[in-house]
Amino acid sequence: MKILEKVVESVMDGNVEECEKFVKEALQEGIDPMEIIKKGLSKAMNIIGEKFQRLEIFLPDMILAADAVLAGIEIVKPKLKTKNDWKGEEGKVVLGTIQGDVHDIGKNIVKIMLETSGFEVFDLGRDVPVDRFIEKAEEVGADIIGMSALMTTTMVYMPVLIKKLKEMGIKNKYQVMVGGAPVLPAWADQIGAEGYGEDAMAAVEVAKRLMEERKKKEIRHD
Ligand code: B1M
Repeated sequence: MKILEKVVESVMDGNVEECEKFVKEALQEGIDPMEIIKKGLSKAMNIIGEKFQRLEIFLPDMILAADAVLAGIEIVKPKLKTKNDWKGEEGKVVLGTIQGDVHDIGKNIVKIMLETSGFEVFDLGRDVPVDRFIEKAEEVGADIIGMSALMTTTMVYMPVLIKKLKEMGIKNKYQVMVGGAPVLPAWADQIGAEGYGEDAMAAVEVAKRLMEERKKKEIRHD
């Protein structure tokens, strides 16, 4: 069996030790860390999600699988950190999983990728109230506010944040980027978010584009 298939299987078994072991082996084989995330860890999570939907597995299975993925990501993480020295040069991003939503695996990958690409990320964690995003963005002079949502029941808070920014008269200070499995480009357009990232790699490209747009518009905090 190929090593990435073993990674997938270990996640589906919710086996933290095996997952760590196979992720290490995959790295030793020289497989790109992002491939390990995409074709190993994330792939397994998607299969788990489908099984959960079909009632073939239950919540405890999903929790165990998530633990295995998180352990795998911890091993891959240091290998992705390449541009730590100039952290923050690209821009400041306030990032979190929106209120009511505890799914943070994808958000954590987005965080790692943004940091690796030179962004300074202020990670608010998960189940983050809309007001908290705004408070933090104001506090640190963020360029981008990034919201992740994994549920159709929580993505509805994304437009609430944008509306609040407008009501406060500060929307033009920030670019808003959204993402997460149920979020689509049409939704981003509809709610007035400037950016949508399909996956973590796309999120970096979008964040860079948003920074370019800011420079053109000369948006400054001072
Ligand atoms: Co839950 N869960 N879960 N879950 N869970 C889903 C989301 C679900 C689709 C499963 C299903 O039914 N098929 C479903 C939601 C249905 C809906 O939309 N309404 C669901 C449900 C129902 C629930 C509970 C309600 C279950 C229950 O209690 N009965 C509960 C919710 C609790 C709550 O939030 N209040 C729950 C709980 C959990 C666990 C705790 C067990 C665990 C989360 C652990 C954790 O995150 N720490 C979990 C998991 C693991 C999943 C699935 C299986 C996998 C999610 C994941 O990690 N994917 C998920 C099914 C699925 O999505 N296929 C499911 C891998 C990850 C790498 O991908 O998060 O999409 P993703 O991130 C990607 C991109 O989307 C993008 O980049 C990432 C990396 O490439 N991206 C961004 C993400 N955020 C971005 C932000 C950006 C840009 C890009 O810019 C800011």
